[in-house]
Amino acid sequence: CGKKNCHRTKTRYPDGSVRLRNPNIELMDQDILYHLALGSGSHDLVEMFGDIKFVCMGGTPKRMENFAHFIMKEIGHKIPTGTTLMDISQYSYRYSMFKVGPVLSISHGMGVPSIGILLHEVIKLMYHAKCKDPIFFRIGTSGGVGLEGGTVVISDDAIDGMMNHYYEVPMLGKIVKRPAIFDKRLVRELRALAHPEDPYETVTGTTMCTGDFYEGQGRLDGAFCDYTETDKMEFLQLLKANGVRNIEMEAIPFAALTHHAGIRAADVCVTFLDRLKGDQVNAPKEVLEEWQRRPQQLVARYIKSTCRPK
Ligand code: DUR
Repeated sequence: CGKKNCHRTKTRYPDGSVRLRNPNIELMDQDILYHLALGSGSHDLVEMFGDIKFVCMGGTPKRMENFAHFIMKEIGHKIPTGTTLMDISQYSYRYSMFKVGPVLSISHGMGVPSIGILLHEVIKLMYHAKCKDPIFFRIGTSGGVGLEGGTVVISDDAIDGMMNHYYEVPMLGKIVKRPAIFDKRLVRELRALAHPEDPYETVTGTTMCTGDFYEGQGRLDGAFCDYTETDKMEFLQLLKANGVRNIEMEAIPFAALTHHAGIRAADVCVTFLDRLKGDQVNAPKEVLEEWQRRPQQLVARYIKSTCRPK
Protein backbone atom coordinates (compact mmCIF):
# COMPACT_ATOMS: atom_id res chain seq x y z
CA CYS A 1 0.00 0.00 0.00
CA GLY A 2 3.05 2.25 0.27
CA LYS A 3 2.13 3.75 3.68
CA LYS A 4 5.30 4.14 5.75
CA ASN A 5 4.11 2.41 8.92
CA CYS A 6 2.09 -0.34 7.30
CA HIS A 7 3.36 -3.84 8.25
CA ARG A 8 3.25 -4.94 4.62
CA THR A 9 5.28 -1.94 3.39
CA LYS A 10 7.87 -2.62 6.07
CA THR A 11 8.16 -6.29 5.24
CA ARG A 12 7.58 -6.58 1.48
CA TYR A 13 8.74 -4.99 -1.74
CA PRO A 14 5.86 -3.74 -3.91
CA ASP A 15 6.14 -6.89 -6.09
CA GLY A 16 5.47 -9.16 -3.09
CA SER A 17 9.03 -10.34 -2.56
CA VAL A 18 10.32 -10.66 0.99
CA ARG A 19 12.18 -7.60 2.29
CA LEU A 20 14.88 -8.55 4.78
CA ARG A 21 14.62 -6.60 8.02
CA ASN A 22 18.40 -6.84 8.49
CA PRO A 23 20.59 -4.25 6.73
CA ASN A 24 23.71 -6.37 7.29
CA ILE A 25 22.79 -9.09 4.81
CA GLU A 26 23.02 -7.04 1.63
CA LEU A 27 26.43 -5.75 2.69
CA MET A 28 27.86 -9.28 2.89
CA ASP A 29 29.48 -10.64 -0.27
CA GLN A 30 27.86 -13.99 0.34
CA ASP A 31 25.42 -15.40 2.87
CA ILE A 32 25.90 -19.00 3.97
CA LEU A 33 22.69 -20.74 5.00
CA TYR A 34 24.73 -23.09 7.13
CA HIS A 35 21.99 -25.43 8.41
CA LEU A 36 20.50 -25.84 4.93
CA ALA A 37 23.84 -26.55 3.24
CA LEU A 38 23.17 -23.69 0.78
CA GLY A 39 24.73 -20.29 0.15
CA SER A 40 24.12 -17.19 -1.93
CA GLY A 41 27.69 -17.42 -3.26
CA SER A 42 27.81 -21.16 -3.94
CA HIS A 43 24.29 -21.60 -5.35
CA ASP A 44 22.11 -19.70 -7.79
CA LEU A 45 19.25 -19.36 -5.30
CA VAL A 46 17.00 -17.42 -7.71
CA GLU A 47 17.35 -20.18 -10.30
CA MET A 48 16.88 -22.95 -7.72
CA PHE A 49 14.09 -21.48 -5.59
CA GLY A 50 12.68 -18.39 -7.34
CA ASP A 51 9.41 -20.19 -8.19
CA ILE A 52 8.60 -21.24 -4.61
CA LYS A 53 5.07 -20.30 -3.52
CA PHE A 54 4.58 -22.62 -0.54
CA VAL A 55 6.97 -23.64 2.22
CA CYS A 56 5.68 -26.59 4.23
CA MET A 57 7.44 -27.60 7.43
CA GLY A 58 7.00 -30.47 9.83
CA GLY A 59 9.04 -32.19 12.50
CA THR A 60 10.57 -35.26 10.90
CA PRO A 61 12.61 -35.76 7.70
CA LYS A 62 10.54 -38.83 6.76
CA ARG A 63 7.18 -37.07 7.08
CA MET A 64 8.42 -34.21 4.93
CA GLU A 65 9.81 -36.60 2.31
CA ASN A 66 6.44 -38.37 2.25
CA PHE A 67 4.68 -35.03 1.98
CA ALA A 68 6.89 -34.11 -0.99
CA HIS A 69 5.84 -37.33 -2.80
CA PHE A 70 2.21 -36.79 -1.83
CA ILE A 71 2.09 -33.17 -3.04
CA MET A 72 3.84 -34.18 -6.27
CA LYS A 73 0.91 -36.49 -7.04
CA GLU A 74 -1.67 -33.99 -5.86
CA ILE A 75 -0.47 -31.10 -8.04
CA GLY A 76 0.47 -33.38 -10.93
CA HIS A 77 4.13 -32.31 -10.87
CA LYS A 78 6.41 -34.46 -13.01
CA ILE A 79 10.11 -35.06 -12.53
CA PRO A 80 12.25 -36.60 -15.32
CA THR A 81 11.76 -40.39 -15.68
CA GLY A 82 14.38 -42.33 -13.78
CA THR A 83 15.09 -39.51 -11.32
CA THR A 84 14.04 -39.37 -7.66
CA LEU A 85 13.44 -36.52 -5.25
CA MET A 86 16.67 -35.40 -3.61
CA ASP A 87 17.18 -34.08 -0.10
CA ILE A 88 18.67 -30.68 -0.99
CA SER A 89 19.97 -30.14 2.55
CA GLN A 90 21.32 -33.68 2.93
CA TYR A 91 24.85 -32.50 3.71
CA SER A 92 23.77 -30.20 6.50
CA TYR A 93 22.96 -33.33 8.53
CA ARG A 94 20.45 -31.07 10.34
CA TYR A 95 17.30 -30.51 8.29
CA SER A 96 15.92 -32.23 5.18
CA MET A 97 14.51 -30.24 2.26
CA PHE A 98 12.66 -31.40 -0.85
CA LYS A 99 11.44 -29.25 -3.73
CA VAL A 100 8.39 -30.16 -5.81
CA GLY A 101 7.61 -27.40 -8.30
CA PRO A 102 6.36 -24.41 -6.28
CA VAL A 103 6.40 -26.35 -2.99
CA LEU A 104 9.29 -26.72 -0.54
CA SER A 105 8.95 -29.44 2.07
CA ILE A 106 11.35 -29.05 4.99
CA SER A 107 11.82 -30.82 8.34
CA HIS A 108 12.20 -28.49 11.33
CA GLY A 109 13.12 -30.88 14.12
CA MET A 110 11.56 -30.57 17.58
CA GLY A 111 10.99 -27.44 19.57
CA VAL A 112 11.42 -23.69 19.58
CA PRO A 113 15.20 -23.35 18.98
CA SER A 114 15.19 -25.85 16.12
CA ILE A 115 12.32 -24.25 14.18
CA GLY A 116 13.66 -20.78 15.06
CA ILE A 117 17.04 -21.38 13.42
CA LEU A 118 15.35 -22.92 10.39
CA LEU A 119 12.98 -19.94 10.01
CA HIS A 120 15.88 -17.46 9.98
CA GLU A 121 17.51 -19.36 7.13
CA VAL A 122 14.32 -20.11 5.16
CA ILE A 123 13.19 -16.47 5.38
CA LYS A 124 16.62 -15.42 4.08
CA LEU A 125 16.30 -18.07 1.37
CA MET A 126 12.99 -16.49 0.27
CA TYR A 127 14.76 -13.11 0.11
CA HIS A 128 17.82 -14.33 -1.80
CA ALA A 129 15.62 -16.31 -4.22
CA LYS A 130 13.28 -13.31 -4.73
CA CYS A 131 10.20 -15.46 -4.01
CA LYS A 132 6.91 -13.58 -4.40
CA ASP A 133 4.28 -13.80 -1.64
CA PRO A 134 5.33 -17.21 -0.30
CA ILE A 135 2.96 -18.85 2.20
CA PHE A 136 4.35 -20.98 5.04
CA PHE A 137 2.56 -23.99 6.54
CA ARG A 138 3.51 -26.10 9.51
CA ILE A 139 1.99 -29.56 9.22
CA GLY A 140 2.57 -30.99 12.64
CA THR A 141 1.48 -33.18 15.52
CA SER A 142 0.19 -32.15 18.93
CA GLY A 143 -1.63 -33.21 22.06
CA GLY A 144 -5.35 -32.33 22.04
CA VAL A 145 -7.13 -30.61 24.93
CA GLY A 146 -10.59 -32.18 25.04
CA LEU A 147 -10.32 -33.40 21.44
CA GLU A 148 -10.27 -36.98 20.26
CA GLY A 149 -7.02 -38.30 18.74
CA GLY A 150 -6.95 -37.66 14.98
CA THR A 151 -8.60 -34.22 15.15
CA VAL A 152 -7.10 -31.50 12.94
CA VAL A 153 -6.45 -28.16 14.66
CA ILE A 154 -5.79 -24.96 12.69
CA SER A 155 -4.22 -22.47 15.12
CA ASP A 156 -5.85 -19.06 15.16
CA ASP A 157 -3.80 -17.92 18.15
CA ALA A 158 -0.69 -19.05 20.00
CA ILE A 159 0.41 -18.84 23.64
CA ASP A 160 3.62 -19.97 25.30
CA GLY A 161 3.91 -22.04 28.49
CA MET A 162 3.27 -18.89 30.55
CA MET A 163 0.21 -18.02 28.45
CA ASN A 164 1.97 -15.09 26.75
CA HIS A 165 1.01 -14.23 23.17
CA TYR A 166 4.54 -13.41 22.12
CA TYR A 167 7.90 -15.01 21.34
CA GLU A 168 10.46 -14.01 23.97
CA VAL A 169 14.02 -13.96 22.70
CA PRO A 170 16.90 -13.03 24.98
CA MET A 171 19.07 -10.73 22.80
CA LEU A 172 22.25 -9.09 24.12
CA GLY A 173 21.12 -9.72 27.69
CA LYS A 174 17.64 -8.28 27.23
CA ILE A 175 14.32 -9.94 26.47
CA VAL A 176 12.85 -8.94 23.11
CA LYS A 177 9.14 -9.76 22.62
CA ARG A 178 7.78 -10.47 19.17
CA PRO A 179 4.01 -10.86 18.83
CA ALA A 180 2.92 -14.35 17.76
CA ILE A 181 0.18 -13.62 15.22
CA PHE A 182 -1.37 -15.93 12.64
CA ASP A 183 -2.98 -14.79 9.40
CA LYS A 184 -6.72 -14.87 10.19
CA ARG A 185 -7.76 -14.97 6.53
CA LEU A 186 -5.57 -18.02 5.89
CA VAL A 187 -7.15 -19.72 8.93
CA ARG A 188 -10.63 -19.10 7.47
CA GLU A 189 -9.59 -20.25 4.00
CA LEU A 190 -8.14 -23.48 5.40
CA ARG A 191 -11.14 -24.11 7.64
CA ALA A 192 -13.41 -23.75 4.60
CA LEU A 193 -11.48 -26.59 2.90
CA ALA A 194 -12.40 -29.12 5.59
CA HIS A 195 -14.98 -31.45 4.01
CA PRO A 196 -18.13 -32.36 5.95
CA GLU A 197 -17.52 -35.97 4.84
CA ASP A 198 -13.98 -36.10 6.32
CA PRO A 199 -14.11 -38.88 8.96
CA TYR A 200 -12.63 -36.56 11.58
CA GLU A 201 -13.17 -33.08 12.96
CA THR A 202 -11.25 -29.98 11.82
CA VAL A 203 -11.37 -27.17 14.37
CA THR A 204 -9.75 -23.78 14.96
CA GLY A 205 -8.46 -22.48 18.28
CA THR A 206 -5.54 -21.46 20.41
CA THR A 207 -2.38 -23.57 20.37
CA MET A 208 -0.10 -23.69 23.38
CA CYS A 209 3.59 -23.92 22.51
CA THR A 210 5.87 -25.25 25.24
CA GLY A 211 9.61 -25.74 25.57
CA ASP A 212 9.29 -29.32 26.76
CA PHE A 213 7.19 -32.39 25.97
CA TYR A 214 6.94 -33.78 29.53
CA GLU A 215 6.84 -31.43 32.52
CA GLY A 216 6.38 -28.45 30.17
CA GLN A 217 3.09 -29.99 28.97
CA GLY A 218 1.94 -31.14 32.41
CA ARG A 219 2.59 -34.82 31.76
CA LEU A 220 2.78 -37.24 34.66
CA ASP A 221 5.04 -39.70 32.82
CA GLY A 222 8.38 -37.87 32.48
CA ALA A 223 11.57 -38.85 34.30
CA PHE A 224 10.47 -36.34 36.95
CA CYS A 225 7.11 -35.12 38.19
CA ASP A 226 6.70 -32.83 41.16
CA TYR A 227 2.97 -32.05 40.80
CA THR A 228 -0.14 -34.18 41.30
CA GLU A 229 -2.69 -35.45 38.82
CA THR A 230 -5.15 -32.94 40.31
CA ASP A 231 -2.72 -30.06 39.57
CA LYS A 232 -2.33 -31.31 36.02
CA MET A 233 -6.06 -31.61 35.41
CA GLU A 234 -6.74 -28.16 36.89
CA PHE A 235 -4.18 -26.67 34.52
CA LEU A 236 -5.52 -28.47 31.45
CA GLN A 237 -9.08 -27.43 32.35
CA LEU A 238 -7.88 -23.83 32.66
CA LEU A 239 -6.32 -24.09 29.21
CA LYS A 240 -9.53 -25.55 27.82
CA ALA A 241 -11.60 -22.75 29.37
CA ASN A 242 -9.25 -20.27 27.67
CA GLY A 243 -9.82 -21.72 24.21
CA VAL A 244 -6.65 -23.86 23.99
CA ARG A 245 -7.36 -26.81 21.69
CA ASN A 246 -3.90 -28.34 21.42
CA ILE A 247 -0.35 -28.28 22.78
CA GLU A 248 2.82 -28.52 20.71
CA MET A 249 6.33 -27.07 20.66
CA GLU A 250 6.74 -24.77 17.64
CA ALA A 251 3.70 -22.48 17.20
CA ILE A 252 5.14 -19.39 18.93
CA PRO A 253 8.33 -18.85 16.90
CA PHE A 254 6.52 -20.03 13.77
CA ALA A 255 3.77 -17.40 14.19
CA ALA A 256 6.10 -14.65 15.46
CA LEU A 257 8.93 -14.93 12.92
CA THR A 258 6.67 -15.33 9.87
CA HIS A 259 4.60 -12.35 11.07
CA HIS A 260 7.78 -10.30 11.62
CA ALA A 261 8.84 -11.14 8.06
CA GLY A 262 5.39 -10.27 6.65
CA ILE A 263 4.85 -13.86 5.49
CA ARG A 264 1.36 -15.40 5.70
CA ALA A 265 1.54 -18.61 7.69
CA ALA A 266 -0.67 -21.30 9.21
CA ASP A 267 -0.02 -24.05 11.77
CA VAL A 268 -2.12 -27.15 11.03
CA CYS A 269 -1.63 -30.00 13.50
CA VAL A 270 -3.28 -33.32 14.10
CA THR A 271 -3.82 -34.42 17.71
CA PHE A 272 -2.22 -37.72 18.73
CA LEU A 273 -4.22 -38.10 21.96
CA ASP A 274 -6.59 -36.27 24.25
CA ARG A 275 -4.50 -34.89 27.09
CA LEU A 276 -7.60 -34.83 29.33
CA LYS A 277 -7.55 -38.65 29.08
CA GLY A 278 -3.83 -39.43 29.27
CA ASP A 279 -0.21 -38.65 28.54
CA GLN A 280 1.24 -41.54 26.55
CA VAL A 281 1.04 -41.60 22.77
CA ASN A 282 -0.22 -45.16 22.51
CA ALA A 283 -2.24 -45.38 19.29
CA PRO A 284 -0.81 -47.99 16.87
CA LYS A 285 1.86 -46.83 14.43
CA GLU A 286 -0.41 -47.28 11.39
CA VAL A 287 -3.11 -45.18 13.03
CA LEU A 288 -0.61 -42.40 13.86
CA GLU A 289 0.61 -42.50 10.27
CA GLU A 290 -2.90 -42.09 8.91
CA TRP A 291 -3.59 -39.24 11.36
CA GLN A 292 -0.37 -37.43 10.29
CA ARG A 293 -1.62 -37.33 6.72
CA ARG A 294 -4.70 -35.30 7.69
CA PRO A 295 -3.00 -31.88 8.00
CA GLN A 296 -1.12 -32.69 4.77
CA GLN A 297 -4.43 -33.35 3.04
CA LEU A 298 -5.84 -30.00 4.12
CA VAL A 299 -2.73 -28.08 3.05
CA ALA A 300 -2.70 -29.97 -0.27
CA ARG A 301 -6.30 -28.86 -0.87
CA TYR A 302 -5.21 -25.28 -0.26
CA ILE A 303 -2.21 -25.53 -2.58
CA LYS A 304 -4.33 -27.17 -5.29
CA SER A 305 -6.98 -24.47 -4.97
CA THR A 306 -4.39 -21.80 -5.81
CA CYS A 307 -2.01 -23.46 -8.26
CA ARG A 308 -2.90 -25.55 -11.26
CA PRO A 309 -0.26 -27.56 -13.15
CA LYS A 310 0.74 -25.94 -16.43
N1 DUR B 1 3.83 -32.87 20.11
C1 DUR B 1 3.80 -32.31 21.37
N2 DUR B 1 2.98 -32.86 22.32
C2 DUR B 1 2.19 -33.94 22.09
C3 DUR B 1 2.23 -34.52 20.81
C4 DUR B 1 3.05 -33.96 19.84
O1 DUR B 1 4.50 -31.35 21.69
O2 DUR B 1 1.50 -34.39 23.01
C5 DUR B 1 4.63 -32.33 19.00
C6 DUR B 1 5.58 -31.17 19.19
C7 DUR B 1 6.99 -31.76 19.02
C8 DUR B 1 6.78 -33.24 18.93
O3 DUR B 1 7.58 -31.29 17.82
O4 DUR B 1 5.44 -33.39 18.50
C9 DUR B 1 7.04 -34.00 20.21
O5 DUR B 1 6.63 -35.31 20.08
